[in-house]
Amino acid sequence: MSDLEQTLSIIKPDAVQRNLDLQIKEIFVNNGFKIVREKKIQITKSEAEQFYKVHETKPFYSDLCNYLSSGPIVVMILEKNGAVLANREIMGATNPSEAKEGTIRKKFGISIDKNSVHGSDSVENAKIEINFFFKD
Ligand code: IDP
Ligand code: MG
Repeated sequence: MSDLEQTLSIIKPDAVQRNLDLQIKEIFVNNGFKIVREKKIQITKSEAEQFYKVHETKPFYSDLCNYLSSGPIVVMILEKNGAVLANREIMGATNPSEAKEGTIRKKFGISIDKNSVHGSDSVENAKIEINFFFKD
């Protein structure tokens, strides 16, 4: 059995704007995640740049940071056994058109940039990302 882990999940502006946050949270809860902390916030472009620093050399970096700071988001700490991978699975592929049936991105994603959710990609990055939004 995998270890109890925490991961950072973000419901992105496209999903919050369409009032999908409750439905998305329900999917997490129904899949055995505990929502340990959550808050609805709007971040600045410079905070988004810090958060997405690993992507700073990518051609889409500026658009990505403009987008994440364009409206309210819901940030959550999700907890369950193997939470990091389990969250990546329930989110689905980055591009909603390639995401599997039943995943959040398949259900709600609009495009590769407006793909409704973010999830940490490793236990190490989950710790960094959780600390970024929940410092105490
Ligand atoms: P992930 O969110 O599935 O982990 P990453 O490769 O870490 O995907 O990319 C971070 C975010 O950047 C994606 O969720 C998506 O919104 C955006 N993104 C990734 N690749 C592209 C692209 O080729 N064009 C535009 N946006 C992209
Ligand atoms: Mg990523």
